[in-house]
Amino acid sequence: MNYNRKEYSEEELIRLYRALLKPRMIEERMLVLLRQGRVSKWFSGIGQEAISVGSALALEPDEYILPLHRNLGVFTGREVPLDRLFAQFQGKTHGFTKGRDRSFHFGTNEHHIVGMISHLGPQLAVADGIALADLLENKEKVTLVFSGDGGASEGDFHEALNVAAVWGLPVIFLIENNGYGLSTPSNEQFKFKHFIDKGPAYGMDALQIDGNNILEVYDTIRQAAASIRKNPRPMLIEAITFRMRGHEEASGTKYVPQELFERWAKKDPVENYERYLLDELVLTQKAMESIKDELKAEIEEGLNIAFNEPMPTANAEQEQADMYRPFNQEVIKPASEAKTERRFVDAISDGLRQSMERFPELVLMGQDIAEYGGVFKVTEGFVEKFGKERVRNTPLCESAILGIGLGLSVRGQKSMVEMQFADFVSAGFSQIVNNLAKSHYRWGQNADVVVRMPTGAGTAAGPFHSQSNEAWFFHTPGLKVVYPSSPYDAKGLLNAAIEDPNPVMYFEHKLLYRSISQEIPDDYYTVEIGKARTVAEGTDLTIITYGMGVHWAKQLQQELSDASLEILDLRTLLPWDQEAVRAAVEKTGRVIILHEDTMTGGIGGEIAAWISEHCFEKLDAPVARVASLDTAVPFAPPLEQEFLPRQRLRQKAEAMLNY
Ligand SMILES: Cc1ncc(C[n+]2csc(CCOP(=O)(O)OP(=O)(O)O)c2C)c(N)n1
Repeated sequence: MNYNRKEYSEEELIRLYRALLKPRMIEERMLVLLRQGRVSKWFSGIGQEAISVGSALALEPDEYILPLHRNLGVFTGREVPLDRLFAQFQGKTHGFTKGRDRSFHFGTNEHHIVGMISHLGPQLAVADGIALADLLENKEKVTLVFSGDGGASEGDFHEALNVAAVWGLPVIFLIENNGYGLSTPSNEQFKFKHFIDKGPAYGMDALQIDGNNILEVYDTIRQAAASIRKNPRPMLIEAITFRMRGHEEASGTKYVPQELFERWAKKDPVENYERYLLDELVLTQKAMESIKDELKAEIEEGLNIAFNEPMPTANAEQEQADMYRPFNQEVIKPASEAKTERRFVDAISDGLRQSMERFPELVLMGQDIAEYGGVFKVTEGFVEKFGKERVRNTPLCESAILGIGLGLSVRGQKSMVEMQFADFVSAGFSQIVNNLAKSHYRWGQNADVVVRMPTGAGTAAGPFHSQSNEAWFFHTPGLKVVYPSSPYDAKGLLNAAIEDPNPVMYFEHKLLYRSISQEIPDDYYTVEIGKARTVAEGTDLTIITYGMGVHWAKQLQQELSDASLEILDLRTLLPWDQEAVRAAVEKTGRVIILHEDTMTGGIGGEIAAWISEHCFEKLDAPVARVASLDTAVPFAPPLEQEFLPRQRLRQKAEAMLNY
């Protein structure tokens, strides 16, 4: 192996050696413990340590690194205390996730590390978000994120690199090309020759390095980082290496030709560097032994502490509470009586504009939201007022933008992501349900992101511009879901969602945008998240609904003028207002849950079950649901009208009144 020590001092070379040795010695110890059944799963990075260690030491300690499952050297390189690291591996409270997630699936802002989620690709965009915050704050910093050669096949890889290039984000995308993704060799994973061929295609510089050569890794990344700090831009670095053990320890290596192991064993990053330092007389045998002794003692001490800690005790209340960053919403009243008649769409826009004024750290992202003003014109005029840095047109990449939202949160910023249509959120689903929703529970990092979701049918727009998909998110702990039905609530709930440090899905029905208006306060105000609103008081039949359903229920009241309807607008779906539901049910003893979403698995099912369980004695009739047909949303208006529940509502209401 060719080592070029350049101007590096002996201290520096020994610092690198020590850092390189540490993960190797930990791993060797782990393999013994694994055989003894004292640790569970283990993803070995043996043979690849130079990449983790070289990059961790090359960056400034306050620059973020986003490692993967084989990057123990990043954690040790950042001096994460071993007792906590081992406690983390064992699911102990003293680890970084209170026993809630395993291995390297955690972040620690103290050490400027954001760990992976199992899905691999999503964290590439999180790095973009961290880098964007640095760029917006004019910090001369670089963020480094890892990808394997396998994970690079994911769409998230493309999205993250593309946005980073278009926005000139200071990110190093470090690809560890180790020849295999689980059992899949490179020739079954991709057709191109080298990852560096991809750099120019994205419009970014790309470098290939020997990933087993610690000096080459360290020096290349140091230089790249120095250059990026001065001239922010992304860079792709491909580190060629080899995975010396199985994908994880239980899975074996039968599928890897033996001669590859033999060839790569000669390139072992630790042994070669050790020999080099001895040959160069930088290190004596004695000094080497004493470093090993010190590391051994540190490892044993860490293991002792971790093994002696008991397993965590479960507390259901605490577990549920920790899904969210605690936030005591203070409901804000408008400062004056001034009011203006505004359409639903204008109320949203008004709230968003005032939130932008209130929170200088709020960034808006979405397709065509800048000069064009968004397809529904919610952000019209925003670029002129707030500038292009905060009102950001994005490439077509829902997943990346949502990941960027999480990255911005890591750096203390807020974001609002506009889905052009709620339907398109499926392209960013994993980021929302796996990354944003679970981050606080896993390692205490909130995702301060509001996702605006123009939703709903009735516009003859067919299956992909009409869906109601709130139930996808209603089923995801860690999210909040709000769904206003009036201009007043639209503004107040949007402001509240932006104030809330947790991820909030904000549904806005497209059909309401320009069809309803109301006098609403000119000043900033908020509406309480989690609080339903009684729209009409009645004695005969309760309709529990939200969004467009509120308007259908009001129309029904006009049609059935002899009946007295209690109408409850949930306004927030997660968490929904159980006490208000109970009170509304108790008033009439007959209840219909109405929603535009399809019936099966809809929110009505959950609320109906809860009413049956908690209000059984107060019921005079079975709990009923009225919802859309269990089909996709059809295009032609007669089909769409049949799909929607509006026509079935009256029939069901009459049946319930006569029950
Ligand atoms: C979305 C997703 N699909 C599949 C997996 C299962 N899986 C975990 S790691 C892995 C291989 C990853 O290969 P690579 O990115 O090259 O990293 P390496 O393990 O070689 O370091 C696979 C298929 C996963 N975790 N996430």
